[in-house]
Amino acid sequence: MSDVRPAQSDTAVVPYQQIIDALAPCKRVLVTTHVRPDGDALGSSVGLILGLRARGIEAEFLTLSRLPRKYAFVVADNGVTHHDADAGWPAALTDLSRFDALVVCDTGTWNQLPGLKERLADFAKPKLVIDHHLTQEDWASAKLVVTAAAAAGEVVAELLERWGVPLTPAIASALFLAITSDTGWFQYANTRPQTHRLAARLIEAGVDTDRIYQLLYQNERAERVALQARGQQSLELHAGGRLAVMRVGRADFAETRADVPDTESLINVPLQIRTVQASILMTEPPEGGPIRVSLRSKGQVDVARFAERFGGGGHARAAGLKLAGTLDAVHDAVVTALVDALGPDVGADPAPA
Ligand SMILES: [Mn+2]
Repeated sequence: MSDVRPAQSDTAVVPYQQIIDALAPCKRVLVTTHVRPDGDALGSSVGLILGLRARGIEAEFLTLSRLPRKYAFVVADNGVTHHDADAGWPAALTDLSRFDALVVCDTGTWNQLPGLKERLADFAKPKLVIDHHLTQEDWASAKLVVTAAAAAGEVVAELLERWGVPLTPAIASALFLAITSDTGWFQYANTRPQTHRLAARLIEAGVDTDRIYQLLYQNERAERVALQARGQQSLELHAGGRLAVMRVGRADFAETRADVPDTESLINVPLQIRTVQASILMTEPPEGGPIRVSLRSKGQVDVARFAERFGGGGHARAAGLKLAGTLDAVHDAVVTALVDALGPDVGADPAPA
């Protein structure tokens, strides 16, 4: 192949064939993914389920929390046998011995799979992981982890290609959902040339990109937009414009009739401001409990290291923490510490005029 592969490409050491060999003799497979599934979790799982179906293998899907309204179409479109463990373990899965293997997509750690470990205590069949996250545990029979991949959907796509599964419009659409979700429609830094080449093949296979764009980006409830407007009105700038701070309190939720998930992506809005290096969103959950603090960075400051100081964690550019106290008290503690972490303002404008 003439492609120039980036140095971090680990396809040579990743056991695609081992996963194919484990799945090929199966009659029925249970596929699951991480709690609070996102578009990659659902798209990669459904893409795999459809691929297994094409290989004559029945596959059923287990989700550990309710399907998000935004992404439910990928399950509904494809007549997937779906078990929801959000409100208790599904009766249909009391006996797991009818499955010949378990596949976990888009995570490799038990803490992302609450309640599953106990249920698998007597499950002696292969437990397979297909993922792109760095953090992994050692319980799987075989793991297919490609950390250079932008989405688990990229790994599933390559697995199906190596297995000789044709890209149907349905499989292509599920994988396209996976990839566009995890790359922010090809905007994030994890987007690589292979991502675009795969997207081109998926579109050629018949993805209705306009429909998926509208489902992902033009499909919000008015309550959410109202809440986000209130959040934006709370915007403060600190540290010479380098730190953006927003807050959403109990009254905001009550008056807009929005929920905590409606704050999703609000934190990215202040990153549009040229001078902003880091963005903080503080959320006071309507049901009570600690204040949730989300952090984003354009790269100049490592917000994961900052969050760890308060018992939180995450990635260098996206992290979070929780602190007990009032919004005002948490605001003062976090803003003071982050202004300090940003260091003195040298007054240089980071972007060209
Ligand atoms: Mn993912």
